[in-house]
Amino acid sequence: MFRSMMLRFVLPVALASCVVAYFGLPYIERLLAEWFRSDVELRAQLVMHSVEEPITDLVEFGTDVRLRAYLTKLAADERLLAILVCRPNGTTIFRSDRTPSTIACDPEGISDPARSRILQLPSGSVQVSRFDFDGAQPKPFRVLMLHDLSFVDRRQRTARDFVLVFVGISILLLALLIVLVAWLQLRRWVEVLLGDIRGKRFHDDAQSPRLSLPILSQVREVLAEAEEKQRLEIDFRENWTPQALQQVVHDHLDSAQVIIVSNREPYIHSFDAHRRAFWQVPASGMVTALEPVMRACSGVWVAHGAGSADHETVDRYDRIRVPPDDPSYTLRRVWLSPEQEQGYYYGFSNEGLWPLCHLAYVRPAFRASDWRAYEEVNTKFSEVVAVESGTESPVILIQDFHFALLPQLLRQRIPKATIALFWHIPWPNAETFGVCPWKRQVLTHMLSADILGFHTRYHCQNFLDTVDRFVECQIDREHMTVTLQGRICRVAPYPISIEWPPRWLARLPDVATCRTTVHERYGIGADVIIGLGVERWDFTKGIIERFQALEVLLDNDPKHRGRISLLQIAAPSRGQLPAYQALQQQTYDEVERINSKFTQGEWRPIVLIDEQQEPLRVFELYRAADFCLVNSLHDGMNLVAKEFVAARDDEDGVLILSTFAGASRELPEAVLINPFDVSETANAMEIAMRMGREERRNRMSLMRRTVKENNVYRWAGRMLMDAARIRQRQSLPSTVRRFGTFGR
Ligand code: GDG
Repeated sequence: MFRSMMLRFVLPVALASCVVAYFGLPYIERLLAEWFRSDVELRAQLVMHSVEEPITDLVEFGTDVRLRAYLTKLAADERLLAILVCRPNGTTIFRSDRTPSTIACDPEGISDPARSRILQLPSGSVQVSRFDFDGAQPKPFRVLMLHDLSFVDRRQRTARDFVLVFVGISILLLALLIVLVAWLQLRRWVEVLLGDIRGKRFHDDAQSPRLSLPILSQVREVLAEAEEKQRLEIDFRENWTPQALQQVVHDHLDSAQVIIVSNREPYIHSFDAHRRAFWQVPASGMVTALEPVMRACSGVWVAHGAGSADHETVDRYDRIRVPPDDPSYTLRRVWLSPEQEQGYYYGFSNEGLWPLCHLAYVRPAFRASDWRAYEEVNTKFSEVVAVESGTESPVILIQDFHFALLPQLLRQRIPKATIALFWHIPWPNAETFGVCPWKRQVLTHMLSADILGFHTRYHCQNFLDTVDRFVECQIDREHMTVTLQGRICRVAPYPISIEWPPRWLARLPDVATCRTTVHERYGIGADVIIGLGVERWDFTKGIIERFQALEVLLDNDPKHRGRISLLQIAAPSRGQLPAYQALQQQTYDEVERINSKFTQGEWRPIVLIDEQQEPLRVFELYRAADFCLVNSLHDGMNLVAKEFVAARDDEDGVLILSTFAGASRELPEAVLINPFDVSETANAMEIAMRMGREERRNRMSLMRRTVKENNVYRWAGRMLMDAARIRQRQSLPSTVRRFGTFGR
């Protein structure tokens, strides 16, 4: 920078100086010559005055010898080149020895009216001064005095050289000084600006009062505007589409490779009874959200190959292009041994972390062997991701609690990767998390990510409190960052969502037709109100509490008997675990008990479908239902609530929603309930049945707008934009990066 500034400053200054010297020097030379000549002229007059009398006497009365002796002595002066004494007619009275041959007492030259003139002789320039003595004299004569002016040229040359050297050195010193001051000043500005950019202090009234120069204020203003524009673009963009997401990856991430890592794969291949392979989309909120994102971004999805036909459908690199009906990205399957799956998935993830993070009062189980399997599988996934990573700085989006160790393991293998870990389930308070025997390992490994995402700000705060309690690090609660061993991790809420519009809708008929089909398929009378439940068969979803609420409703008000049926889709999940087996058994028992208590004729209060359904069917059910019951005891977000809203383009249907589901923060227009209070849930069902068409439409249209605007492309877009900003900051030169204050 210094060298380029030297060139930029010194060259123009030197050029300007040359121009000044070119025009200024001749003027100075002329001035000096004029001074010297008038000095010589004065000198000549002075000499003449002092010798006027003796010369007159000698010319008039003296002899030639005396005149010659006197004038020869006078002409011996170094500056006085020659003296000539002439008669007006041109006769020479005296001519000193050094008189140049071209100078003579000719009457023409003598009659020159000028008193003094400069002559250019081969030996150099001379000044000729003429003094006439022709007043009252009987014998008039003239004296020509020749002064050597060659010294004027010499002095002019010396003076010019001196001026040139002096000006040259001054310019150089001045330029050096200017450059030094400017360089120091610029360096300071850059440092302050970088600090401002990292700390996002774009306003002069913010915490950066150190320099208040106008230029800095202007730059800060521009940055603030850009930041605000970007924020508005993201926060108020109503039309987040797959194309907008692709644009983000292209423009802001320079088309970086996007890798998703999750336990559950987006497409599972299984064998049917005739050993023919078929594929299914698993019942998983994570897959529901991430699959459209991956279709928009392409890239690679790394996941556990859990299907019975998964092995047979991949190529020799364990890869398969998906979606099977319209391939747009690569699924890389990872194989786990039954022991690994048992310890890592069923054990530490689902018997340890899942109940630990959900306040559903199921006690977490922690076993050392499970933890070892968890470490082993996380390491295995890190190896596979490193192989799949085609560049040295991919964007890696890790999904969920199955991979808490992956950020650090990946950081070791791909140091320049941008790593985000999204936690799809709630994060408990510090005290609750403290029961995990490997809490410190889990937390420090997670903090190697650049971004840690949760559904809600409340979960972020819980996480920061937990880190504060168990890890030695710096926490900036204002900017939501944690600095551990010099690495900054941003902790932020990214409320997850679904694609808009859901692609299945295009393949479904209108609501009335869906209602008829569903009523007929499940043997539900045409006049019976359908309350719908759709979930993975999980103890956090409040399925038993839902049945009990229905029982309370039917007990309290017998007129509802025969009028309402609860249609429950329970997609089997984690069926190997005792807690889930117990839940399934309890579900069957409760359905049996309640149905036998109230069944009248064809009517059954509960219709249980204990098999996973095709997504198209799930959306058909949403369209057919009168109300949808989401009474999770605890849920990170809950996408069923959002899917129900998205499916209702007729702006009808009522959503009953648990306040312990993250979705309740975004959908306050739902009928909100405390799922632990079965009477309240029963009351909400009654409200849903009685609610007028106008109110249903108003509530539904507000919720639809929210889900449309906050769709999954926006969720991914915000996270990827944050990843892009982190990459930009990391690409700043390290020499100046240390002055930054972001994430102090
Ligand atoms: C976790 C968090 C968070 C259900 N049954 C079937 C089926 N499903 C689909 C639904 C929905 C998804 O599964 C369930 O999503 P959720 O959000 O309710 O729940 P989790 O699977 O527990 O997901 C949760 C989510 O991650 C996202 O971050 O919201 O809080 O627990 O899409 O439609 N799909 C099919 N057949 C079924 O029978 N095809």
